Amino acid sequence: MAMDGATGGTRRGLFLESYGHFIDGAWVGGDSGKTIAVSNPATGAHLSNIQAGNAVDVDRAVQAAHRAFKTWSRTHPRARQQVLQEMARRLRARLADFAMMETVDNGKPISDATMFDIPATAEVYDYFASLPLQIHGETTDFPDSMLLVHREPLGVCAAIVPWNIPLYCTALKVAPALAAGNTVVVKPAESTGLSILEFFKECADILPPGVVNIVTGYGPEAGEPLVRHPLVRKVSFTGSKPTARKIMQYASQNIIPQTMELGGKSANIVCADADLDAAAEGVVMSTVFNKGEVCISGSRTFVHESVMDRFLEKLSAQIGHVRQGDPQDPRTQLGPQASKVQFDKVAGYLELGCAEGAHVLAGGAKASIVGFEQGLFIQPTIFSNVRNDMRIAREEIFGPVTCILGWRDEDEVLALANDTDYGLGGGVWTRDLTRAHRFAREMQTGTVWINRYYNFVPGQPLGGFKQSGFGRENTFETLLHYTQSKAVIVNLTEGPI
Ligand code: TXE
Repeated sequence: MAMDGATGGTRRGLFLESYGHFIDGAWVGGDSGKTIAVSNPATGAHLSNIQAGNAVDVDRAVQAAHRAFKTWSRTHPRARQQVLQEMARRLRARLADFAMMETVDNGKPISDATMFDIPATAEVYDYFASLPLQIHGETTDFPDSMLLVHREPLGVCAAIVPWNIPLYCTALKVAPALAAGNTVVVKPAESTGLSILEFFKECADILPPGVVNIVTGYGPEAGEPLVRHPLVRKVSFTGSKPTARKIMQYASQNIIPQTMELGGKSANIVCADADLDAAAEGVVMSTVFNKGEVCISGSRTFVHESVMDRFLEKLSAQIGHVRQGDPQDPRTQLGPQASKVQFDKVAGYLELGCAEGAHVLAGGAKASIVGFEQGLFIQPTIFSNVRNDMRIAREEIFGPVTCILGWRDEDEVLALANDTDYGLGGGVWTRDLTRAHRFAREMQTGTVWINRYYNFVPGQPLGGFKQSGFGRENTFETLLHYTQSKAVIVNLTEGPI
């Protein structure tokens, strides 16, 4: 069913009144006719409607991707490279627009979106644009034969995307899939699909029909049939552990490979010899960036007892300077949580922390912002006197909250830092680089930053140890997850062997 107009409705400000699914290069209405209302978490204002997709929509998208795979997988690597480069270029060309879309849709401060989301997303497309010509096989010679190993794409890939960093998380899945010659069906999160829809509208003329398709909707109605579809050859997922477990079950039906990027409970370790000002600034940034809605956020902070009082003083001062408010104001550092569900979840943990006996050093409550009375704001919060067995130290809060724990010796702090189900990120703050590397080696986590937090560079593997998931995104290894090898053995003798 084609929608009115090319993309479905009239434009009101940044967004159209409603969006269709993007299937086979066209904007189409959903099978059910049901839609989901999307709103701005800072104001509660209605932004647009997206389709509540179902298995029929998913099947159409997967069939389109399956047809497109026949030609895209045979497209010259340079042509795939050019498409990815152009995607990066178009993002940068409209950086301010896309940054504002992320801000309005998700509530993240415009400074985060401008300095991280959009440039980092463009970086991902650029990085994978550099790789199609580097995908190659191998040969091995034997006296009577030759082994050729080809590296081939998989087919249709499913990308299930979360709501916290929508364009970036989409790029981490779409860019390697396309670079390797696969086609994709993207299922954005139901609350934050608008920037993704707008970006692929921007790129529709450079993507052959069916190479990227987008089906919006809720997880169980649209995500589950996508992962279960018999023509889907891989799923890449970023989200929660409970949903990951379901997706792994669905994926077991057709025995497809998975990449899982899940939550975290990352530790910042502050040593006695650290530059305490820099460490306090880093800890605050790792707590409030993107409202703490980042899987790799520094949600536990281990401080050496000998500097605890001085560090907490600096930390309280730093967190007191965090500007919270209108996400569209370039000076704002902390916006509202992305949805009512997330807001309630974080607020619940604030109550739980107090009930568990932690001390509220800063924040600890919902924030009321003048002019944004409907906004889903939480104060930046520091819990001190936390024990590692408290639920606030073990479960992912996914808000602007960090837990302070003390330590005395290295073995103790490494044991505590590693005493978690997760293993995504971590930071070490010290002037002693030998100690820093010793810590980095022992920390059971996918990323360790030394004397900084949250910088991402092209090709840096992103992914987790333990229950933070498996597979790595944003790196050459990712291409291997989107390809499979094929052995061809050539007989070099004249007759049969
Ligand atoms: O995640 P879900 P939620 C963590 C964070 C957060 C919590 C819950 O702690 O508070 O998870 O968030 C789709 N089949 N992270 O409930 O459910 C869903 O539509 C297929 C960490 O929003 O995992 C969305 O597109 N798909 C994280 C995506 O899965 C399903 C980022 C993520 O939603 C589905 C987000 C199903 N049955 C949350 N159910 C990170 N690692 O950064 C849902 N989905």
